[in-house]
Amino acid sequence: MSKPCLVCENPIEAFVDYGRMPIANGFLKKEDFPNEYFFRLHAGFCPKCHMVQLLEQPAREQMFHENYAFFSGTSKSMAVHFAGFAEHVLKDFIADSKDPFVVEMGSNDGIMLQNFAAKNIRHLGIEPSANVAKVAVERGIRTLNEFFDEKLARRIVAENGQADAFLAANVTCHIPYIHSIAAGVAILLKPKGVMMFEDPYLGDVIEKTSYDQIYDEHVFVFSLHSVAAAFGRHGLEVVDVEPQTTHGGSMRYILAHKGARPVSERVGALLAKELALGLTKAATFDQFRRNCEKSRDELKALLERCKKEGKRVVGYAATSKSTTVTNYCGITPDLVEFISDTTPIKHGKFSPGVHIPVKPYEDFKARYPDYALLFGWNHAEEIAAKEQDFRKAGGKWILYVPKVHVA
Ligand code: DWN
Ligand code: SAH
Ligand code: ZN
Repeated sequence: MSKPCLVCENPIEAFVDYGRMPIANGFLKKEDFPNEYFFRLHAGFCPKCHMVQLLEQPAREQMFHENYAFFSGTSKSMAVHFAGFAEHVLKDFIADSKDPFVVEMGSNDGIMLQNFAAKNIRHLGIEPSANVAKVAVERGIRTLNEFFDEKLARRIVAENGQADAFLAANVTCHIPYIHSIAAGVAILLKPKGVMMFEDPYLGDVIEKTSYDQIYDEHVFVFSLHSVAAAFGRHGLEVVDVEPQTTHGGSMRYILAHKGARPVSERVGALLAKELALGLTKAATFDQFRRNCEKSRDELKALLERCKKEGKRVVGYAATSKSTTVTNYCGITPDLVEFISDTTPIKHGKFSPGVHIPVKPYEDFKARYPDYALLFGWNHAEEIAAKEQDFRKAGGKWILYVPKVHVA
């Protein structure tokens, strides 16, 4: 029996099944292995509104809580990216406002809002994961430790007035109750206010077979078609789109109350491009599944070969994305010795499902492996720049996006 679409309730067509999966950011101690939570990670496509979505997702409290493992500040290049995003908002969207008010959903440790706080701009972060929200508060960033939804939007307006800009990076695609979000945004925004959000883009995921963008938190993989369908029901219109190179290829969508702002010609151009790329056709997703299977088989074979040759392979960056890759491909600790990561909360724990030890970055530096399997491939530029010594020592990278290869 097929499930109803989270956006339009039309029956969804399942196209890929990655099998039994744990919580992507559920790094855990040995004593917690027996209680580990699993669900089935399978995704589908809605032929009516074109939204790509998970068919099952764990409850939000199982993913976002006081021990959330992802701190946005772990990537220096993302801090630079968000400084640029904030600059764009300041210069091009709120400069004319007398007392601008900026709200960010999923503000995490304050990586974006710090740029507004530093300029004494009225701001408010909404962040349900208490530990990362605490970091933001300690940095002087106004943060509510709550999940954003329509109800909270009403409270924010009552307490602060309406907003000039509602920002969201890598969070809108995490939220299954998208209608409550869109309704909330419509309530929250001033008549000329803008919603600006960015998430990994379906076009890039399909083109690069970056199937590791599919995991529990990412309930949606957006295209302009599906975003326009979801938000259009709430009187919001996409007025511009700005492609981003972050997280392996993202799209920033700029929305406003319908008719409030001119629509850029980039919107029509991207809609046409999506049609040409087949992002609205079921056949595209069948091909994607076959590409995933090929990628899985090639990566597993490469790692088996390394093991047979007695080479040391270490994972680089214990990303959420790596949970899909390791569990789908069956990458166990006999193939990957440990995963190096810079986040203290992950150290001494094991990766979800396959239980590869996660160790501090210093362990990677202390004794370089023969191969580093780059789970943080989306940060390849930042990482390559700082790992020149690894290369000089003869170390090689194993990559699986867009194709399985050694570099
Ligand atoms: O959408 C999401 C994005 C924004 O962040 C969230 N659902 C969760 C998270 O996804 P991710 O874990 O795949 O994010 P990243 O940014 O690809 O990876 C971050 C991890 O990589 C951190 O644990 C830190 C680690 N890392 C590292 O060890 N060395 C990162 C860099 C840049 C490094 O040099
Ligand atoms: N914006 C940051 C963080 C992305 S991770 C960045 O791009 O780096 C996703 C964040 O969204 C997590 O911190 C999570 O706790 C938060 N989140 C999840 N559901 C949310 C909701 N309904 N409202 C606000 N934040 C939410
Ligand atoms: Zn639909």
